[in-house]
Amino acid sequence: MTDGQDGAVTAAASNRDIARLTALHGLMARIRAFERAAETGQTRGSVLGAVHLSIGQEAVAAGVCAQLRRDDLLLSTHRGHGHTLAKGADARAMMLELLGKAGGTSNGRGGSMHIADFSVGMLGANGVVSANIPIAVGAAQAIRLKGGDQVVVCLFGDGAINRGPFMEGLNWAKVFNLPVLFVCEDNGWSATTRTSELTAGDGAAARARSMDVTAIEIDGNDLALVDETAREVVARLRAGDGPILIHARTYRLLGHTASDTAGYRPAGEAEGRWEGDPMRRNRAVLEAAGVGAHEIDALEQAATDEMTRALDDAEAAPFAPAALAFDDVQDAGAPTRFWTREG
Ligand SMILES: Cc1ncc(C[n+]2csc(CCOP(=O)(O)OP(=O)(O)O)c2C)c(N)n1
Repeated sequence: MTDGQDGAVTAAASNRDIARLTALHGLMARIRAFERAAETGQTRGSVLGAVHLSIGQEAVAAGVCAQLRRDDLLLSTHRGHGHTLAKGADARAMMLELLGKAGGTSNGRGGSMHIADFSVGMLGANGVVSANIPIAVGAAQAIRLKGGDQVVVCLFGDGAINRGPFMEGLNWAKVFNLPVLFVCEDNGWSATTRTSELTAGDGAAARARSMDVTAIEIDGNDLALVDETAREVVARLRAGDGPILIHARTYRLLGHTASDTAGYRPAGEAEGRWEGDPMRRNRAVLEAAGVGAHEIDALEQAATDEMTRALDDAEAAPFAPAALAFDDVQDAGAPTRFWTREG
C-alpha cells in the first residue's frame, strides 16, 4: 500500500470515529438529560424512592453498552438508568417505571433500583450491592449450555468488589471460561465513604488477575477509549476468550442519591472534577475535529427536550392498577405451616 493510500485509509477511519463519537455524545446527552429529569421528578415528588444518578459516569454506560447486540445481556446496579438506556430501553417507558406508572418497563413494580427490560436484554438493575454478579454469571452459563454467542455485561461499583459475590462470580466465570464482561465502574466513593478507605490491596483489577481473569484498567471518562476497549473485549468474549474485567475510573459528580448533598466530601473536590466531565471532554474532542458547537448543542438540546417530555408524560399517566402487583408472582399455594422462633 502506498503512503497516499495509507493516508486515505487513516482519514476515512478517523471520519468514522468522529461520526461514532458524535453519535455516542448524543447517547451520553440522553443519559444525562434522563438523570436531570429524574432529579426534577424527585424534587417535585413524582419520582418516589431513592434515585441514584450517574451524572459524570456516562462514558462508561455509552461506550460499553453501544458495543452490544440487542440479544446480548446486561446486569446493572442501583445506579442503572444510564446502562439501561444505552442498552436500548425506551426512555418514556423507563420514566413511567420510575414513577410507578402503567406502561413502565415493569409496570411500575421495579422502580429506579430494579429497572429491567428483557425485550432489550436488560435483565435488571439491583438494589443489593454485588448481587447482580452471580446472576450475570448464571446467565452466561445458560448461554454456554444453549450454545449461543451472546455476551453478558455486568456493571458494578468499586464498593461491590468488597462483597463475597464478586469473588464467587469471577471464580465461577473463570472456571467455566464464560462470556462475561465484568465492568467495575470506579467512581471513588461507596455511598458516603471513600472506597480506598475500605478496600485492601489494589482493587478490582488486582483481584481479577489473582484468579487469572484478564483485567484492563482504563480512564472511564475517555469516551473514545471506553468505546475502543469495549469493542475489542466484546469481540474476544464472542470468540470464546472470557471472562474479562474492565476497571474504569470515573467520578460521581453529584451525591450518592438525588437528595444527598455529599457534605462528606472535602470542599472543592467535586467542583474540581467537573473539569474531567466526560461530556465536556468529548465535546472538546469533537470540536477539535471540526464538529460545530451548534451541532453538539443541538444534540444536547434534543436530549433535554426528549427527557422533559418523558417526565411530563409520565407525571400525567395513571398509576398501574394495584392488582398488577400480584402478576408474575409465583403462587406456591397457601402456607400449610407457620414457623415460629420455637419451631
Ligand atoms: C448488600 C448491600 N449492602 C449495603 C447496601 C447499601 N448501599 C447502597 S449503595 C451502597 C454503596 C455502593 O457503592 P458502589 O458499589 O461503589 O456503587 P456506587 O454507589 O458508587 O455506584 C451501599 C453501601 C446495599 N444496597 N446492599
